[in-house]
Amino acid sequence: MPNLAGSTSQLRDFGIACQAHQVAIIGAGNVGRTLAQRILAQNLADVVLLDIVPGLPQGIALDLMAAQSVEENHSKIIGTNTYEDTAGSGIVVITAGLARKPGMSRDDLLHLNASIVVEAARQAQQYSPQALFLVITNPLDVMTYLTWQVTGLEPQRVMGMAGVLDASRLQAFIAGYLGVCPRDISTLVLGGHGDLMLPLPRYCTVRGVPITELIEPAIIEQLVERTRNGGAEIVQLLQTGGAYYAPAASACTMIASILNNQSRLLPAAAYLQGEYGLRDIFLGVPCRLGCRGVENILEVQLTESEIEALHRSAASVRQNLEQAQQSG
Ligand code: TXD
Repeated sequence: MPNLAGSTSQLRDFGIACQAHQVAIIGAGNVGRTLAQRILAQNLADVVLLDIVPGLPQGIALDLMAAQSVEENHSKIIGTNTYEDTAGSGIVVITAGLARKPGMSRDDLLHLNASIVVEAARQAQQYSPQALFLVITNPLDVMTYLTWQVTGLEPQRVMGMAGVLDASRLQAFIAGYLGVCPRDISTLVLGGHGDLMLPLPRYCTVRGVPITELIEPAIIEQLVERTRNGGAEIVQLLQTGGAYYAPAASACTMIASILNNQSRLLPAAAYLQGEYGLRDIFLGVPCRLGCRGVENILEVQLTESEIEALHRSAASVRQNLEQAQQSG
């Protein structure tokens, strides 16, 4: 049986207080600034926005601060180029790095982004030793591993954002096809945030009704394929960068679950220690997210071919990780 219920009470017994309501966002690019905007608009937390480019985070912070006044919100933001200013954050989000250009895969970003992410994690942790880390930079699963490695934190305090985004794309495509509200659709995508991600139609439902009872297999395959290529489709259209509205919304949903201890079951890149037959790897799996970070990993039943596909995805993540570690 899936293991979700087991450790709930155990974890609650710890009675650990939720993290400080300050989020540091490292990288004030499209994803970072859009995430800042969402956090502020919901008054979820104060935000410290950091970027390497002088003036950039400060300018965005001033603009967002005025928006807060217009909307009569109270959460505050500052922009900075100095890690010292991120001190005392409860969550550090790493979104610094380069985004994909047309024709580039997420993995092409590997070496360029590895050194940026490792340095960002190291510096941020120095000033916020209590923080949880949420990684967004691509290639996601590898960057999350490197962040965990360099910070030396307990695995549940480090996670990567990708599954919420991938699942939301599938959700949108199914909703569009069926002509129903996306809210009524629930989807599950496992695996690495790459071409080998594993959308699981068997576990996708419309208000509890499996989509396999509502949509032809060939159409489901098209929707799944479009999900796998969802990021690339946007990169191709934009030509100058990648998606950022849905990525920011996805990260914000995870942050809300952590800061408000909502215990939502959301897919995240989490450290596996035997779950799904995998060890010592960060990979997308359903997680319960609360104030301690990844509080529990749900292991759903998979068929033999689904397990094989998941392990293929894991093998590709591992290969990239080894490359990154050799070069670093
Ligand atoms: O699902 C997911 N995980 C993703 C991942 C969804 C969307 C985007 N995804 C990845 O996030 C994307 O492939 C990139 O690797 C990151 C950031 O994407 P974004 O679209 O925000 O990229 P931008 O707009 O180029 O912004 C990157 C910012 C930019 O302002 C740089 O100046 C800054 O990062 N940057 C740095 N900040 C601090 N420190 C250092 N060293 C640094 N280097 C660059």
